[in-house]
Amino acid sequence: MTSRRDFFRFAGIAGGAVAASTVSRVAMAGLPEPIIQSSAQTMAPLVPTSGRPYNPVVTLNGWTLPWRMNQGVKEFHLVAEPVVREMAPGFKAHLWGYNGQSPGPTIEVVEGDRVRIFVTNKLPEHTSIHWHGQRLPSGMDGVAGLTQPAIQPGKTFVYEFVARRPGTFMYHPHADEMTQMAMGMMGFWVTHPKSRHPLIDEVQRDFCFLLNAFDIDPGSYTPKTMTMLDFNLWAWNSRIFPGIESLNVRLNDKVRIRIGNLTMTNHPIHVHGHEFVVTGTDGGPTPKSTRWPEVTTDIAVGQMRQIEFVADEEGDWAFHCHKSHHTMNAMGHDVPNLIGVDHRGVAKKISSLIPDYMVMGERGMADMTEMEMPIPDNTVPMMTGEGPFGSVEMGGMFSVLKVRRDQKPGDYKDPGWFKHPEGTVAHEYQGPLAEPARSKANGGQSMPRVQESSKSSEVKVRKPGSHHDH
Ligand SMILES: [Cu+2]
Repeated sequence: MTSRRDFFRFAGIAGGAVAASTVSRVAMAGLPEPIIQSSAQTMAPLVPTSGRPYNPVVTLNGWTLPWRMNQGVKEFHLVAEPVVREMAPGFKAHLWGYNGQSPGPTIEVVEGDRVRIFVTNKLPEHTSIHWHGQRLPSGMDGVAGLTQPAIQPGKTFVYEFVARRPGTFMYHPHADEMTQMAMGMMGFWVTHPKSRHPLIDEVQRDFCFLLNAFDIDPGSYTPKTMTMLDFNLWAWNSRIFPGIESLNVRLNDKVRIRIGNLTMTNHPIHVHGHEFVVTGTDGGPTPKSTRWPEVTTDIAVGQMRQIEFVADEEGDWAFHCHKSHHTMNAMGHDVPNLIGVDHRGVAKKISSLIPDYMVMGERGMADMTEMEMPIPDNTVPMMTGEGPFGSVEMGGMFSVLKVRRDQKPGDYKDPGWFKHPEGTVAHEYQGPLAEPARSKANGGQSMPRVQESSKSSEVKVRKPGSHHDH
């Protein structure tokens, strides 16, 4: 977080933070000095000033790793290390990552580039990096034990290959994977096409982020790494709502969003107000004949989906995973459904024994956002986020696509809340309520019932006390 490197334009979107550290002449002679990021904010795109030009991506709550050119080779330096990641304001997690953050920085190169990546291991155990989706020599594929010895603590390995095909890729360890990915070790890789590509359109906005998940008990800092399915924090780039920044675009911009899934379950990603097409997978750009309009696309484990649309509707549009438990933050899951249960009297008796006792859920869970319920330190509420009309009652994998007429080209700053045109907001009806005309038809069945039950009964639905799959 010091001065700017002379060959990169690199400025933070929020607060003007500069991420690149100065590279000394001594370091330039040897390994590229590792560049460490201390901010969890979305950094401005890293516009290339060496090598072939391209339109850079913006990593949601992340950044792109600067490189140096060394005799025609792009050199990067990744440092695998323990990091403290602010997952949302007021909540920090002790994770493992790269160069100061989890996920690691995005690596951006151009098709045909020769790339050399130094990987230094500052973890307490060995690691490796697998370059998910890349065409490369087998010995550069990063599978510890299979294609290389593991990188022991304190050691630096070098990977070198040509970025052979354009596309969107990921990187992650292939050594003690369960632990290291549950701790947050992963990153994005974008290879831009070297010239106009028939299946890769030019876009005005290009976002990317990874889906990841953690199991961190409320009040604690370190993920439980043995968890297989019942994670309690569903994150985008190791951030949870309301800590995920909005995606800010100009009206009529063509928008591309690249999303990789390194969690243990699928995520149906949904955008409001627009239809998109899937223009790419980890395997590359999709043929045009395979593209159809969608508003939700399911991203399975280990997959990347690249979606594109024209942002031609102004407004604040929710953008989220459609699994409703994935738009919640850490909570106790073993809570029975108490909707409709009248607690009056009972609560009073219990609170005479337990002063802090509080009844939850008798009118749904939305009350949770209003209650001034004490929560442990270093925890965010289960559902929260203040919008212009009140609590958004969300958590986890949720953000907002902000489409604005007056957003400047290339400006990714948050424009604030949408100013709705007069008369275009749902509101309380205050006119007269006429007596409704009701149908006198006798049910909807095609034939009358032969036997009538003697008295009507009502099924009381009660959810099971716990669940284990998401
Ligand atoms: Cu999800």
